[in-house]
Amino acid sequence: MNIANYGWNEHFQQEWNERASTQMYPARIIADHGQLVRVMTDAGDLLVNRSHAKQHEEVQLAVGDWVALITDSSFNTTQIYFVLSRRTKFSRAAAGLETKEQIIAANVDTVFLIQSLNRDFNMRRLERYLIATWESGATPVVILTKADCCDDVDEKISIVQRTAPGVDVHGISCITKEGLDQIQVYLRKGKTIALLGSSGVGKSTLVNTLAGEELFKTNEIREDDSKGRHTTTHRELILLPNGGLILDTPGMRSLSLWESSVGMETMFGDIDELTASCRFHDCSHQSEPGCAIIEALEAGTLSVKRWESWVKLQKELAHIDAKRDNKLQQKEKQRGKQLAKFQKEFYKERV
Ligand SMILES: Nc1nc2c(ncn2[C@@H]2O[C@H](COP(=O)(O)OP(=O)(O)OP(=O)(O)O)[C@@H](O)[C@H]2O)c(=O)[nH]1
Ligand SMILES: [Mg+2]
Ligand SMILES: [Zn+2]
Repeated sequence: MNIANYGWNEHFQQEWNERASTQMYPARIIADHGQLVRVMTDAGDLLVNRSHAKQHEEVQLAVGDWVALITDSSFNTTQIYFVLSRRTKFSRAAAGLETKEQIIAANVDTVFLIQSLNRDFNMRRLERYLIATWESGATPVVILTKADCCDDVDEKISIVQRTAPGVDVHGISCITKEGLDQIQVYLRKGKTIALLGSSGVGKSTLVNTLAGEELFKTNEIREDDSKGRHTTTHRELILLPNGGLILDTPGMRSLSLWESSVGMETMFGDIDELTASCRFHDCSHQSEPGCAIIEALEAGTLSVKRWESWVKLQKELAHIDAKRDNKLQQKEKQRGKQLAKFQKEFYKERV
């Protein structure tokens, strides 16, 4: 069955049996082209219009989603009927003024967090990606690219291991092919890997190398500002020749966290424990006596950098929460107004 190669399994089949009607058939969203999405069905791929999502209009469709389709042969149109529950979901807060979730990918098993060893190496950024990945439910793996441009690969790997204890870390080069055999173990039939990272770190080059052909365009990084050019412009899921699905994504400029409780707990659970053992429950961890954080910083059991990250992330998360609360309040206010108007009209009619 074709869709089994694309990750369809018992789990989805079970939900399907409960929800789908006989004229529906399952498909996975494999590419996002804005208004249109490309889906893979048992009979091959086709383009479907997003706005034809029938029942769950409030559901945001994402690459990796499994959906139920119905084709109306007399009009030659296909509609998305519902989205199957996601096993994992990688989100960020959408760029812009509005507080909105943007789903980057769904039903991903492993996330390759990609940084390049020559110019994109940044542990604070990696922390953020790790939090979002743990939150998504997928397993993170750190891939450091362009090992051929770096003299201290092992040292960089151990820096990452300190930032991400327990997470697999690999240094690779698509030019010398070093480290690529270590990556093969993640490529298994029906398993989905998403590649995330800044522009120009070599995501598409890695997909092309693993696929053994030039599926995606890649590009030189601009030398002047080393920011890259965002060569990849849409998300696309590729079935690799020897099994395994790989999702190439456009480079992200920034990753604003959306939900993060699980991710923060996984990454910074030890700091939460420390703050809980300060003498005062409202300790500001700055000068209070009996502050477990100050003690740990002085003893060197907590690194200053990690503590600074935690403080910064807490501020950012509080800001997002406040924005969300505000949005919720506005919505409720609006609902209240509508209700009042409705009541007024209702009584007017009766008088
Ligand atoms: N030296 C070296 N260069 C590499 C390696 N992998 C990729 N590159 C180069 O890095 C540049 C950017 O690669 P891309 O694969 O386009 O980067 P990307 O992450 O897909 O970038 P976006 O699509 O913009 O997000 C290209 O010039 C590649 O040839 C590597 O292992 N070693
Ligand atoms: Mg690319
Ligand atoms: Zn304290």
